[in-house]
Amino acid sequence: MKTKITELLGIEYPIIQGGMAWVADYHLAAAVSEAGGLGIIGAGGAPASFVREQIQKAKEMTDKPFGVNVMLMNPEADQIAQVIVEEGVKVVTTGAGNPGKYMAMWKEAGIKVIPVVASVGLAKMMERAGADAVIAEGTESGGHIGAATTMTLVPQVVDAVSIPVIAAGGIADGRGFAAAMMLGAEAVQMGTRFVVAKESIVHENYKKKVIAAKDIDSEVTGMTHGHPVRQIRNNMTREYLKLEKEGAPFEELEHLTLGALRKAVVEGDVVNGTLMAGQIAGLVKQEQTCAEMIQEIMEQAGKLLK
Ligand code: TUI
Repeated sequence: MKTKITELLGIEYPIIQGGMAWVADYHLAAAVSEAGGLGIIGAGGAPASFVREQIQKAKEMTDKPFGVNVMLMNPEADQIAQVIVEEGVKVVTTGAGNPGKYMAMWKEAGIKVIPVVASVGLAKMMERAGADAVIAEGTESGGHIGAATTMTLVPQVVDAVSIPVIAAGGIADGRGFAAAMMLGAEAVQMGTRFVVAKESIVHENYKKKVIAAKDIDSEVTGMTHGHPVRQIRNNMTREYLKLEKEGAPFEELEHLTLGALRKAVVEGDVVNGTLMAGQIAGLVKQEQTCAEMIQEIMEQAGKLLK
């Protein structure tokens, strides 16, 4: 399928993998790129040296284009931005902030820059700053989220900018893909479905929780501190939300979450770990290879769009 995004990025299918912290390592990124989508290494909160190693390993696994996501709250974001240039990465996505200060440097290096936005305002600002496309991410998504839904955000961003728009949040099958196209998107970004990919290094306990999750099994923590994070309900979210309701200071809550994502992804602690996942988890029913997922989605979407 040809769209402005497949043309821009030189990929076969307009499916981009979310740059999920801890989850989106080089195994997943290379598998998605090999399957014809755009794989992304999620830098998350990792140090720049780790991100460099991840990029080098991805290059050994695939000759196809892949990207790196810079989580802008990472204290080493400046160094990671530099590593991306030095390693010749083709595509950058950003999250959880405004990447304005890196734009000139990345554009000069010929990198395609695709910020994730959660509002029309930031989308317009990113277009003015030279972004090649934007990912409009709805509040259905897992992890750090904005307020607008995908259904409302995507068409409003499409109307507000001239660059291609990628839809994210609540998309996990061919129906979601086709719906996103109807809203004017040129591609989709998916996270939750790829969490349970066979090539994903996520602990089996975490994958089982995503597969077992139903439509209303996620909670949003951190709303009162301006860092809303969607994750699957467990002991951690109950504890967090109770403390938040009692007006606990940010430091105390931060202590609770510190390292909790790693605990869930690496150690499989599904009780006290952070199980970031989107509302579409209820639709994700089985572990498959990235190639199987992408083929299935494109086939289903193809029929619907005809
Ligand atoms: O970034 C994401 N999703 C994430 S990042 C992440 S790591 C993390 N872990 C614990 C706590 C916080 C983060 C997990 N999931 N998605 C992209 C995204 N960006 N969603 C919303 C935004 C966003 C929000 C506000 C982008 C910009 C913004 O404001 C920009 C500004 O400064 O004006």
